[in-house]
Amino acid sequence: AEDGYDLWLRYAPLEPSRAEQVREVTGPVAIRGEADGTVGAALDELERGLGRMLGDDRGRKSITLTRIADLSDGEGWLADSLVGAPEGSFAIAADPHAGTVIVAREDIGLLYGAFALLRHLASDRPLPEMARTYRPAMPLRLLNHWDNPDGHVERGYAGRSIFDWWHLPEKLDPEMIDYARANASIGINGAVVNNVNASPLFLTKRYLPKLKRLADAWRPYGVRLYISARFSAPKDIGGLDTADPLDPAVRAWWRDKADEIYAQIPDFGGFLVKANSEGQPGPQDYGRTHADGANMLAAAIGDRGTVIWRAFVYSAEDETDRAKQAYEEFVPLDGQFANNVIVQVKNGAIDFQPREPFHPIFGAMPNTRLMLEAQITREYLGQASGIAYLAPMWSEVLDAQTGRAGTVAHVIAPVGMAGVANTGSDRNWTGTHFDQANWYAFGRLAWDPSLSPQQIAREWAAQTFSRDETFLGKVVPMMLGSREAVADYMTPLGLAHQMATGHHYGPGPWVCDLARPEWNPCYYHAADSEGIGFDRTAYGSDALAQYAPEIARQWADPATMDERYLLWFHHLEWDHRMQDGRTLWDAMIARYDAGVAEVDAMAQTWAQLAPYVDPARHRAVSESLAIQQREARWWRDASIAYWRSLNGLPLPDGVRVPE
Ligand code: GCW
Repeated sequence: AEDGYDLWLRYAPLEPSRAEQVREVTGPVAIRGEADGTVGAALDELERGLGRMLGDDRGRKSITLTRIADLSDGEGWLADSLVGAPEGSFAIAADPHAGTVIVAREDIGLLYGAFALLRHLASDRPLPEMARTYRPAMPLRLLNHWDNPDGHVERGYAGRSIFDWWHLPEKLDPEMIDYARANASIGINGAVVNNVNASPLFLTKRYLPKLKRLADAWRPYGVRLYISARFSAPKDIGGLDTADPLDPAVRAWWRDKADEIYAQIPDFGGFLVKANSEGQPGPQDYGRTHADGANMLAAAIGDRGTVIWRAFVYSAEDETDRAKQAYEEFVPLDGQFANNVIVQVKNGAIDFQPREPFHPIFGAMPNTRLMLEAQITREYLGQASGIAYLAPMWSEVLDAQTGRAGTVAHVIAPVGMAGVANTGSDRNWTGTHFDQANWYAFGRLAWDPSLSPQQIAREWAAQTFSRDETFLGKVVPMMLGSREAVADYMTPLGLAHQMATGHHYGPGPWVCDLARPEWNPCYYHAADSEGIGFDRTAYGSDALAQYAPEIARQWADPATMDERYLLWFHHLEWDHRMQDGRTLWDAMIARYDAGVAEVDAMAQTWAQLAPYVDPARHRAVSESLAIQQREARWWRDASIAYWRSLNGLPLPDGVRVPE
């Protein structure tokens, strides 16, 4: 039975007419020059993919893989479009005689080219569109695993960790190669293998051979290994009595540690650091700044790799609005970070909510290398139940105008994008089949943020399930609406952080007694008998002022703004008139209901798609949607009941009291 293990790399047999067309431009695979390592992986993948899609008859022409250096005189035109192109770029050319040619400067470009060709065939795209140049929009396209050494995955909903630290280095699971293939197929070129709430074990001599084994296995696939570094490691495992970044012994310890790692893993990516956030150690423990801490590690690594320093901080006791803290701590440090430091910023200023306005740091630190952190695992979006396709959410952020430096995508283009992984030891890697689409979409958007969520959904669904047009015509719109449905039934109209305490699963708007104010949902909704919403205007926390004036202006007036952000920025009375004339209360209830209705519609649509999907996966998705139908009602009914306990308002005409 289909179990989803192959992800989008199933390479289902092509329909006979399509196969005939394809055979006009393909054929046996030929390699110019050396075919070891990365190019060997490209060859293997083409053999596997073409074999499954076309059978033994690979076509009448050929598929040639060639490095620019191996082009012969007269073939130079094939490389013209790659002059100055970023690392990993490649071109696919149609040659009337030879067939299909994949050209790249680096070997990894040839592997990416092989995957692009297979994707094109497997997703039924018109063949002539295949011949063009492909360039990554940003250099770093990383997964961040929040995996602990004991196998538990923080915010992981797909089983235990995929990394078997216990049995490494001797035992390398074949899954580790399939993981690297999956990443390479969408251009992901690095993985941070351990949780940002980091165990110092990963910096010990005992773990180094384990890390080396993985790095060696992934090297052919262009996946560089990074680790999260615990800032207090010199104390925890180094025998020092301080981790002060300005202390010479501490600096020497990190330098030696970096040397030790690079001696084993010459292409080690670097360190990811969560410091002075949620109880993690950091430079502020010694009265130093984030820049002091990051630059100390950057000096240890030198030009061999990168320090990625997270901007997700909140700890100040007297903060009036948690959304403001990262900007306040980091923007004054602009220009102080070393060249090999990147500051990694979550998409929004709170924490991976179903909808947040883009983080105001984007565009506000012109002299700092900024990277976007997205969360692929659905911590706050239903975890591993139902469907929430996240590309529309990420595109919303990538396309957002910062008012200072173009779009967010433009700001991060010189640097990159990180996604908190949703992988686990479940057979299908991601807990639900549709969560594979989020891993896929993350990689595709990091490669090219201008791809539409619609195109990504289409190519993913075609490769993963079926190329049938009727199927795609139904499943793609269903995916596109799924995240909005979640935002509607959980946190409509700009509400945020209403999830239950700790695990963040299910509603908890009534929670108000946790030790720190900003842990409580009541802090974020600020609802009482009169109204609801977090006032971030000048009358409230003034977080709005962290945005460029032109952007702040667009959210300043409830009468004209995009109402999807309404209660994020404004505290309003329950009978506030919405732009369509309804009261806020009526509009909120309508949104909750729309979310539930959308999930019901998804379940109905999916039920009709049984003829196009193998029974095992079809049933698994149906059952998952049944859970989401129940959860959507739970969210709506519990939320409305709670708001009514505050405002005493009746339900609008025609709305039934929830059973
Ligand atoms: O989203 C929150 C999570 C924590 C996480 C933290 C972070 C890794 O609830 O589990 O810790 O963010 O991003 O550091």
